Amino acid sequence: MTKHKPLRAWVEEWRALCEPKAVHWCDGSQAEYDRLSNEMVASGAATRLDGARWPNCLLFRSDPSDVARVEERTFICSTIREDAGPTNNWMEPAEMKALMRKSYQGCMQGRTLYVIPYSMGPIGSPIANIGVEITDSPYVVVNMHIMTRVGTKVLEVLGEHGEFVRAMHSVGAPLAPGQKDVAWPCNPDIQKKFITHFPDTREIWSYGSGYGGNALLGKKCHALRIASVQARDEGWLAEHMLIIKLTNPAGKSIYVAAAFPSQCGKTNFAMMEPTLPGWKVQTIGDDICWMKRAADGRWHAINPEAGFFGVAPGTSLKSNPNAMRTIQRNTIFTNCVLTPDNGVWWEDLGAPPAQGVDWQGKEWSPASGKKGAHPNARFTAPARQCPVIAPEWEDPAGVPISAILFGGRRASVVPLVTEARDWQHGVFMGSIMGSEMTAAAFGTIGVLRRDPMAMLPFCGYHMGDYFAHWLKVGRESRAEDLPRIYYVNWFRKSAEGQWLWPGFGDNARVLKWIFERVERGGSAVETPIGRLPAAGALDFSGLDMSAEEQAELFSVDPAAWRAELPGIREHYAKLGERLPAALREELSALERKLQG
Ligand code: OXD
Ligand code: MN
Repeated sequence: MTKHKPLRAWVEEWRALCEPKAVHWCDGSQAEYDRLSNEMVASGAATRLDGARWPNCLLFRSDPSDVARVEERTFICSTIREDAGPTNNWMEPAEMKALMRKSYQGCMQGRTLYVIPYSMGPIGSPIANIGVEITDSPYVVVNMHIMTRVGTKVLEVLGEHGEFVRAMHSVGAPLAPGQKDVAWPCNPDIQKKFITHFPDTREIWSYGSGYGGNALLGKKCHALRIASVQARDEGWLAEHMLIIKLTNPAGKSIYVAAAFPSQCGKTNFAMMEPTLPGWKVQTIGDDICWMKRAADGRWHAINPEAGFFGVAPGTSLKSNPNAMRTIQRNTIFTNCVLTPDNGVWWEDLGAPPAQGVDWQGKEWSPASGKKGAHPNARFTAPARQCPVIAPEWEDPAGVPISAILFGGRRASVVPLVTEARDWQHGVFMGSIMGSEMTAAAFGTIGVLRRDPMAMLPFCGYHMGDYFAHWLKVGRESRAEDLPRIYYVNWFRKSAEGQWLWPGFGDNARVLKWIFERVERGGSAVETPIGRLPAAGALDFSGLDMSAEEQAELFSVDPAAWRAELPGIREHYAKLGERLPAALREELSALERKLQG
């Protein structure tokens, strides 16, 4: 236990309200992980996979009502309504607390209340931040063991007076005396689920869901929504970005961060195997990046997480061999197919088993034509198991970032890569980022969803203020200390509807040009939208691509760009008065250049 009196009082307050049958303070040990895993296997909540091929791996199946983050039930309850901005749900904090307290009353009856002290980032790093999650889900505990640094060491750093983010979670499924538990307890009523943030007091209250970002509160809730507010207040950046180390054939390395919207291949990019001989990509993180200005003036980043919570369907030896190697052991699978030999399978992994058990626990065969794994099925795996993890991935000082990439899925208009003229222009690029939707579940296929800096569902305050914060970061740094900013689009199609760019390991060709630009080599040409690689500057060697196709990848059609402007204006109008004037000026400048 801890000598931290406010922490003990906080736990006691929740214990009294939630009425669990027991309280367990997590120590983060392997013994604790093993004991909880065994208990969940014994109760039927988890299946242990074949120990020879999948050592120490578990499979869980969620309730069909509880399969993904619920953005419509996610709230930013800032004290002042306007501070949440037009892109977030809001309720007055006291009102929300009163409402949620009613749900929390007795909600842990028959269950254990676990206290999880965790560190986002290497324990004790000046960039790291501590949180404590209360939960009644042992599934959450074992996932937090992998995704964060948990336990006694964190309490030692916290000491008697340390600050921490208060993260409260319940699946919202109390057990009456003698009532048998279900495999995946949750509150199936969507109206009862709440994923609530109180940014001014650094609190998270989550109720009703046991899945992913709704329940593993260190990830999206703490490391993005709360941390983005901390970062605004303290002058740093908390971003939805992967981080890689890029090394050229001469052995020189730079570090690059990249923001792509959810489900745009961040994990694949973070573990890429470059097709260019001699080039190397190593992983620092695949989802979240915290960046602070270091004593040398440069922006140093850490990955606040310790694991990968990746989407399983689509992951294969072809799309991401390094992820496949990472998840062979000590991994938690959720909503995948169980194969007859006690392994896991999902769509696009390779040849399907003749039969299996689908994510809903039903007998399944590929002949049924139905998907066996849920499209948002996940793996939770320790980052240290990744064969291409960079040796410095846990360096408490972080790594200096030389370039930031923004990007989305655009079948037309947007070229393969564009370099921002300066920081302000780069912030403009990030602010208008958009992606065409791929899954009908998220909206109409092909419709452009603006997702500025991939932070739309994750920014804990007003988007206009968020852009202002980015601009302030730029004003307060020397230009040479700031990362350069790029906009990439791997998804452009030809007039005939064919992908123009092979993607995956060939994306290293774009990284090579960026490396050369950062090193003051690599030539570029000015266009109305920014700088593009000059003729011959991008390495196409060994690619079977005609000169016309290459030109098409880089074409900037002023008419097509002019047609983008009303959509951008509409997007800006939605953000209202708090949109920084500098971004409106960037938009006007773009308009002028497109006419010129
Ligand atoms: C994620 C997401 O799971 O962005 O990382 O949704
Ligand atoms: Mn993400």
